[in-house]
Amino acid sequence: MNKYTSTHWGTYEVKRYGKNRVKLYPFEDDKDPSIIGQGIEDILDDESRIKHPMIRKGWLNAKDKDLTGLRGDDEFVEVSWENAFRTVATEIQRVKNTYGNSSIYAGSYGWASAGRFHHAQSHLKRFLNFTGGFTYSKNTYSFAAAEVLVPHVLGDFYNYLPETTSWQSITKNSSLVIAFGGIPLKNGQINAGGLGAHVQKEGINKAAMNGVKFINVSPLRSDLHLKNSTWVKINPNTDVALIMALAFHLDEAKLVNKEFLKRYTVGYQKFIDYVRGKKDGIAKNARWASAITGVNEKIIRDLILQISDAKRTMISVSWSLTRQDHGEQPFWAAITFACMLGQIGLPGGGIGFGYSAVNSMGNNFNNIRGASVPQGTNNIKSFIPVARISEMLEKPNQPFEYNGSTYNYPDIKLIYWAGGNPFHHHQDLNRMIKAWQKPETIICNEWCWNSLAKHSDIILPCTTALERNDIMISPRDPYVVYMEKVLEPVGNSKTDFDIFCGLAKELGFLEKYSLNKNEEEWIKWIYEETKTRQNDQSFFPNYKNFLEKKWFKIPNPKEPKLLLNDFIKDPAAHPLKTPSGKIEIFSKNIESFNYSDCKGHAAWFEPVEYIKKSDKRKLHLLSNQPRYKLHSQLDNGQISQREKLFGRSVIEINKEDAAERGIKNKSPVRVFNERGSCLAFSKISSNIIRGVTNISTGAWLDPDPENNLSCKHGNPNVLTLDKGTSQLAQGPIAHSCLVEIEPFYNELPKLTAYKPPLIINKIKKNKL
Ligand SMILES: Nc1nc2c(c(=O)[nH]1)N[C@H]1C(S)=C(S)[C@@H](COP(=O)(O)OP(=O)(O)OC[C@H]3O[C@@H](n4cnc5c(=O)[nH]c(N)nc54)[C@H](O)[C@@H]3O)O[C@H]1N2
Ligand SMILES: Nc1nc2c(c(=O)[nH]1)N[C@H]1C(S)=C(S)[C@@H](COP(=O)(O)OP(=O)(O)OC[C@H]3O[C@@H](n4cnc5c(=O)[nH]c(N)nc54)[C@H](O)[C@@H]3O)O[C@H]1N2
Ligand SMILES: [Mo]
Repeated sequence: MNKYTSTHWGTYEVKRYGKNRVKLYPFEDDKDPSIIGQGIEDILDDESRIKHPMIRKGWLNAKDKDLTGLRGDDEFVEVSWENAFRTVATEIQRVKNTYGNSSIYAGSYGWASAGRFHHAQSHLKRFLNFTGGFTYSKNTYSFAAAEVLVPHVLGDFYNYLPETTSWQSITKNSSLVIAFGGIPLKNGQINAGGLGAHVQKEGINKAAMNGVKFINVSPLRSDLHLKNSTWVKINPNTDVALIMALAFHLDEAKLVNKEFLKRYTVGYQKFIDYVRGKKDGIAKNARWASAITGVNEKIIRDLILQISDAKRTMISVSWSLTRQDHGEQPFWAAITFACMLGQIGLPGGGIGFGYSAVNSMGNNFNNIRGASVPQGTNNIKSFIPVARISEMLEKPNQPFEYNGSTYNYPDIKLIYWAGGNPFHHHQDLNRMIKAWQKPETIICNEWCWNSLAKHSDIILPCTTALERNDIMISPRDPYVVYMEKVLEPVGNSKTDFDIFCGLAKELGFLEKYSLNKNEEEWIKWIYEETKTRQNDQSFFPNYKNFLEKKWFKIPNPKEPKLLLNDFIKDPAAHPLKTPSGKIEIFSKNIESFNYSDCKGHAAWFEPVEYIKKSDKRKLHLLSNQPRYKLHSQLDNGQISQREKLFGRSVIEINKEDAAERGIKNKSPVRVFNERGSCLAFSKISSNIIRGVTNISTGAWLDPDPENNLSCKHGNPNVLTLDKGTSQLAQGPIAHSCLVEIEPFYNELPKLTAYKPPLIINKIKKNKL
């Protein structure tokens, strides 16, 4: 009988071989399956697996919790679950009673694994809410700047994503797609919460075959796979300047759709006055933009010609454009420019927020309103914008700005993380590692010895999705899949649900937490509850039939999705949730915040680090998403190694930049700046523009003090800058970073990233 598993990178059939070995096979409905899944096959019970609860030796020995020793460089003691549950429960009680619940940080950002029931963060939050609450985090690393900015402009952001105008509409109606940051197929392999069929390649290829022209505006050619597309080579972090110039010349040529602006928008005059340079005397024209963007003036003018010739233009802005200094501006500028073209909400036209950033962007599917484990209410109001974690730890009780208000950082004494890896996702890791020493206790649920585990005090080992039953129901995909357990929990690991049941029991609220339901009963509850939430329930078989069939698909809508179509058809009946009910090209609210780094309309701000601010030695480092894995997940597996050279991250360097630095192809280099340094292997190419370099993320942090390297494996976050996008959103700015590169002449240090720390006192020998 077939068993299925769903992951963020696709659904697979799974077979078990021997005790803890599996093989994954493509899902029958997926024409373009991802190879990422196979990365788990060989690591379920290798040495990187955490098989027992662990407590850090220095933490155990410290009587006074201020003397906890250096996290990340310590031995661990293997303990029983009984001991681990008791220790964690006692610790939560102690911190709560001594400092209050706001001193517990459980923002716990991260992707965890797919599967609606065993979603680690949901369980962590549900559990902590029963203890009285915790300090939480707002927004994502993916696109925080857009999550805060776009609701001011369009009334919403998050809920628009699954409504993105679909490839079907583009294929039929578009003439031109301008993609800022490209449309990288590698990213479309992923979908948060799981997916059934990959659609991006087919979507893009069909559109191209139907004659739609594609323009890839990016420092990297590989951001668009189409051979006959145009590549506009742009300096990173300068797209806003290019968009301003497009606006300038569209206005100058009197090609602006005034009807649209009048009917659907407010505040255009203030924006265009800025573009024309009415106040500052600077016309934001092609010449001005060329000096900033590095895009030839003629190419900018040619872009305008192409846009004005096109019957329908779709503008796609990659999520990466939000992960840069002033990352609010590219989205605001692009929306404004799309308004000037007047095609928002029309077939094949308008704006798309990152086609192929994930599989759902452009997919023509019916959304499933899925139920999930209720998280309860958090009585603690203290929060941080997600990427302010180091600053929070550094500056307890100090104020920060966020979206128009001033708040104070809490004083954190205990961190609990489940389902995310800050040593992957956060910027300036050396700064974070220092700040990370401050709390008295750090607890995590993890399944592998990554840097988060090594930097924790108490580790509760969890299972992978293959070691439990679950259900894939995602609001971003039309498939529903029963995810069947294929092997028993490896070692002494437990599901996150069982872990929190154990802790809840210790703290006396097990019944409230579990509602007396086991895994199977919860999955059934999620299924039935989801079914009741659908307008049309006829596609949902009864639960018994579902368990037999194991998966089904909600049929796709007959008509292509069209973002904001309702509003465009009838703005009075379907006003936007903005103060004016219209698109706010100028936002009085944002202007009233009086921020120096985010004004009342889209504007060009110089990024804190970018090519124009650098001397010749420095290069702009991008750190985009990896092709063969999701973030740091399965980095220890076989598939992720395809992207590496000699087991290290690859750094892509332009031919001439490499020659100037005496760097040969496929050779080790040291990449460094004032924040840190890492080792990587060079890939010399002409597919990356001069002055720019790229290390895809995901290599597990592997410090090497002997060679004076923050990471000998190639984790780019030892180099990136930890600063908020602006006072508005305080989003992360990984893509604004300057580095130097030089050949690495020392002997290649041995990789230790996947090695467990020293583990002492095996349970059997010593009954701890
Ligand atoms: N330089 C740079 N940095 C970036 C970015 C960038 O572009 N450049 N991108 C950013 C973005 S967009 C994002 S979204 C973040 C991603 O950052 P994260 O989401 O934190 O990265 P993941 O590696 O997916 O972390 C998931 C963790 O959950 C664990 N896990 C998996 N399944 C389970 C489970 O069932 N239970 C539990 N308890 N744990 C589980 C995995 O082992 C892993 O450690 O990174 C950000 N960081
Ligand atoms: N295979 C794989 N797919 C993934 C993920 C993964 O880890 N692996 N992560 C998923 C997640 S969590 C997210 S949020 C999405 C993110 O989706 P994106 O944000 O689209 O991902 P990136 O790969 O960081 O960026 C895409 C491209 O933008 C370009 N770029 C960077 N800065 C600039 C700029 O200033 N201007 C222009 N014009 N281009 C720029 C880079 O060349 C980069 O290759 O991807 C998702 N998909
Ligand atoms: Mo993300």
